[in-house]
Amino acid sequence: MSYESAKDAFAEWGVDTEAALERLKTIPVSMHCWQGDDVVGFEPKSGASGGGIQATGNHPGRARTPDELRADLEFAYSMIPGRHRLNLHAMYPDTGASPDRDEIEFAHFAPWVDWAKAQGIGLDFNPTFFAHARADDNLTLSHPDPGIRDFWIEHGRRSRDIAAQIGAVLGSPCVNNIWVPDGYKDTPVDRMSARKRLEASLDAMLAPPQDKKQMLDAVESKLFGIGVEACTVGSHEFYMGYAIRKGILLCLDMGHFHPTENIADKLSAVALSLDEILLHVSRPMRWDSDHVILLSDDILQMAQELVSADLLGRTHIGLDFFDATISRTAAWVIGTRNMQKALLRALLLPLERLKAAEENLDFTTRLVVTEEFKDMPFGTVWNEFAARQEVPNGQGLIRELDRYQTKVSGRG
Ligand code: RNT
Ligand code: ZN
Repeated sequence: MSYESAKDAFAEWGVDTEAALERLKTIPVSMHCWQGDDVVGFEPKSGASGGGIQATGNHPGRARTPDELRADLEFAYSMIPGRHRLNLHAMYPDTGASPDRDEIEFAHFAPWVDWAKAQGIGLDFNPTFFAHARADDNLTLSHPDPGIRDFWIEHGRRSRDIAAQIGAVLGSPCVNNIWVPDGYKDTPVDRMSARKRLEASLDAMLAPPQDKKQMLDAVESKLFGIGVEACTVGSHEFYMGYAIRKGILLCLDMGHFHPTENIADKLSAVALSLDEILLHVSRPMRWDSDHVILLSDDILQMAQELVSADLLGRTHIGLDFFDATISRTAAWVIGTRNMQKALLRALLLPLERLKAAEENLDFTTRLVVTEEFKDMPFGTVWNEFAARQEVPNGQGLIRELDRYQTKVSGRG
């Protein structure tokens, strides 16, 4: 089918494909650096990720240096339509020095910022509260030892300073997302003290004022992790209340809830109390397994909510998955394009008509239109988007992904 016919088919339903393509072009997705190297990082002693998160697999081609990771990212971006962002973790310094986590400075990340500037992309940042000797108990900001808490508070403060400098240099606010692994394998008897310690540490970390034009604070909750099955100190309720009280961003990770819960339903609820939201788009399978995202129902529903509830302007879309059993660059490309495809489908829905039906309690029309729309030529509009943005599709995409994977598979 030609794009012109698809355009006409959507126009019959009152949907403007040109407007959808224009909008899609403006929606950045923050691609996570850690898919490229299995969450290992570039610290001198970096090894297993720890903190209950784990990349499994041994596919050849893992990026071992900042240069390799940047080359892989450049390739991935060249396969993804539009202009996007990079989400960097503090465990990825690019420096000859070996700063500990409480010593990191902007200079240690300056090569990343220079590169981002040259690429014309924005950067986001994350303090790293795992894969470190002082996080071995799976307790950091809520640790009973004040010395350990202070170490991590300092790390978090420095991350915020670095994020602010990144945002200032790049002229785009850098989202600094705080996720800590803190929790207990078995049922604790004093949850309250742990949560009060986490709250006090966060308060101390967030005390230095920062300019929201430069950096935005976000906090990410979790339900459980490996080794912290019984209790996570920073639970959803904890962070939702905290983010609202502090006027900061709440990060919703799709793998951090009970398996039948869907982020799509939460967006409009939390958006009433929050200015901005951060998403970690992921795919949990039985647990927080961080599989590459598919064009699946939950992603489609989430994208539909972002469009329908008009939340795109105040939602930062970040990805969070890591699969080491497949080509890492392909994982980035497929996952990011799926996020965009979901957004495109949402932008191509006859939402006014659907909303009117719902308002009139005409649930029959809502169901009929929704189901009839599943046969609409979304793929043709996507192909047009890819062609206009000069990225390959289908067989051409597979060829490029294969070619690059072959190039990197000799890495040791
Ligand atoms: C862990 C959180 C967190 C991490 C990254 C690496 O469960 O989802 O976002 O995946 O910070
Ligand atoms: Zn996450």
